[in-house]
Amino acid sequence: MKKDLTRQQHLDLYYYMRLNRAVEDTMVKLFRQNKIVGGLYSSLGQEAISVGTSYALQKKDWLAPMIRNIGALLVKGVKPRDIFMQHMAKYDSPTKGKDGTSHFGDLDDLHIVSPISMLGDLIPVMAGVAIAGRYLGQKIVAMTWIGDGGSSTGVFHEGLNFAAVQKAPFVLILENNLWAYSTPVRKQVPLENLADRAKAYGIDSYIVDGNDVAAVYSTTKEAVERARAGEGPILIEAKTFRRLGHAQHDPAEYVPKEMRAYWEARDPIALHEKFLLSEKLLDAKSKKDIEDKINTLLATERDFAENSPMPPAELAETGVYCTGEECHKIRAKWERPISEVTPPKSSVQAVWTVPGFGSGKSSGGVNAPIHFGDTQPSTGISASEAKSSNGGKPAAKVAAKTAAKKTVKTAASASRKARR
Ligand SMILES: Cc1ncc(C[n+]2csc(CCOP(=O)(O)OP(=O)(O)O)c2C)c(N)n1
Ligand SMILES: [Mg+2]
Repeated sequence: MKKDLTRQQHLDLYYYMRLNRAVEDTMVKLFRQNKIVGGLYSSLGQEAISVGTSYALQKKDWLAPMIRNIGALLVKGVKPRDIFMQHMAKYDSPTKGKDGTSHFGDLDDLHIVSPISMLGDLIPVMAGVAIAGRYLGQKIVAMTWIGDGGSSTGVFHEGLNFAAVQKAPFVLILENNLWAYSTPVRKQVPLENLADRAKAYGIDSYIVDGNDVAAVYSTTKEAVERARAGEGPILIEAKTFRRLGHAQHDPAEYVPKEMRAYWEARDPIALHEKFLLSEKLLDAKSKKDIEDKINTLLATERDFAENSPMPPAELAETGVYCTGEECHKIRAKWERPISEVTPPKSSVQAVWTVPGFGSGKSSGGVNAPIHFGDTQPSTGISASEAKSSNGGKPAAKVAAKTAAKKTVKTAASASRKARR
């Protein structure tokens, strides 16, 4: 799989992983100087996941990061200064100093939805973003991340089920780093592979080595393109390890030494660098150039952040409640006249159709009632045609009835089988 990537792609992945690590190293220094006002979470050893997955997205696609996905923000185009200033609660930060970690997004340009601290809640939100994109004819894919611990929340299951039944163009990355705070994954999930959770929702899943950036990228690229083509959501389990504690306060002494040693020897940046050097895609000079580029960039970005003022006190009472226009400027970008895609004409042929949507094995087939209000399904059958072929009943109702009958029959035959 590694051979499928171009040299530039390999080098981009390397650059962003190094940048991800350098940004976090800088923030550790700032934390020790007491300049970080919020929590500081580390993705040390998990950079290949944030970078490899987000690198598979197109510019128009949407993502919503979790705490350990600074790498994804960098790939999507967020400036390091914004990440520094956000953690330092500076006035020039995206939230103007109202948050001490990474709760910021960019709906207008970069298509980033702000993280939500309640684990799992981004899943239904991003499924909604994916469906909205389809409704607007934009052919976008939405992506978010969840931890092994977060995959046990109720909303993970509700959200994934919702995405599955809606065939949302949505890719969920499950970062199995073996720990949720101090709880080892084996004490909270009775499964070897968390990817198996996908089976419950009838969706496809992949398992990938989360420390192999090229494998993470290639796997995600395939999943993203499948989701974009209308195959529905896909779950990717990336297996990795959380090298530091939950946050700066946690020395993680509960982690067995052998486990730490095993994963430290599999550092994703060192592994990729070794591959690049052996394939002659990188040499000492180009490596030094990359290091210099990152050091120069971060020196400027850090200076800018440190020189930004703290917010004025009076700002505290602004932006608390939504004030309409000045609060949120985002507007839906319709690719077609709105009247064509909203009721009563919502049954017009979609720009982008999803084969099988609303016509799964147990539904009423192509005539399943998937539309809004009292409009007819978009099968091309007119209301009068539908009426004449089934004794005057609307097609959608007939289809629903047939489906209900089928279900009853199957349940009855199943119970007969069970009695035998
Ligand atoms: C619904 C919910 N419950 C509890 C928490 C508190 N909490 C924040 S992070 C965390 C551990 C998350 O572990 P995991 O999902 O494995 O992610 P990791 O920290 O390993 O990246 C917990 C319990 C929360 N934010 N939301
Ligand atoms: Mg975890």
